[in-house]
Amino acid sequence: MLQQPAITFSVDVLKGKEVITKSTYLADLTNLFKNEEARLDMPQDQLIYRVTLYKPVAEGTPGGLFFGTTIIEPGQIATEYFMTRGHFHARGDRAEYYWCIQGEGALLLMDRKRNIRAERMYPGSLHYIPAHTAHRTINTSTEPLSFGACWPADAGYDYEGIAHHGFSGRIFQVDNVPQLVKL
Ligand code: PAN
Ligand code: ZN
Repeated sequence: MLQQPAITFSVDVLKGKEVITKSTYLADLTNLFKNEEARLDMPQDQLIYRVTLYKPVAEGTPGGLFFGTTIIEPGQIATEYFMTRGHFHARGDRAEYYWCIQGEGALLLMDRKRNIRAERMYPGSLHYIPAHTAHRTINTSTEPLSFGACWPADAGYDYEGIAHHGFSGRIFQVDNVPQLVKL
């Protein structure tokens, strides 16, 4: 007799009794977007993104792996698309995989020297996020963007660097198409 898996994934969310869900609203994203006034003019209870997470081992377990999905709502603050906070890993040498499930987007990748590039995300695209590379995802379409992620259980998150210095580029809608504008 085969056992039922503890966790399954559908198009966008993980399901199972150990799944953790984290939602991020516009109110949580002070000073993240270039136009802070435009952010304040919008409903603060607007959902921007949610993450469903499966952590089969304790945070920090060497050799363990976490799995998650992220769904970013469509929308813009002025001409900047809804996006995630973005982070380096607290253990900077830890890498990660992302793969796009649904929608269209961009993955912004910045190394420690602040060199920046963006990869196009579309259903089936696979993205290797190298060590020491900050990562942020952006929904560039009018549908929700969902993607999967798998990362080491001891990677952790370093949001501070990004909160203070930001990324060295942003994705704006220019002439109806997403464009990476380097700062
Ligand atoms: C992802 C991200 C998720 C949300 O699971 O945590 O997409 O983005 P922020 O954490 O930047 O808000 C991941 O990269 N984990 O390491
Ligand atoms: Zn990460």
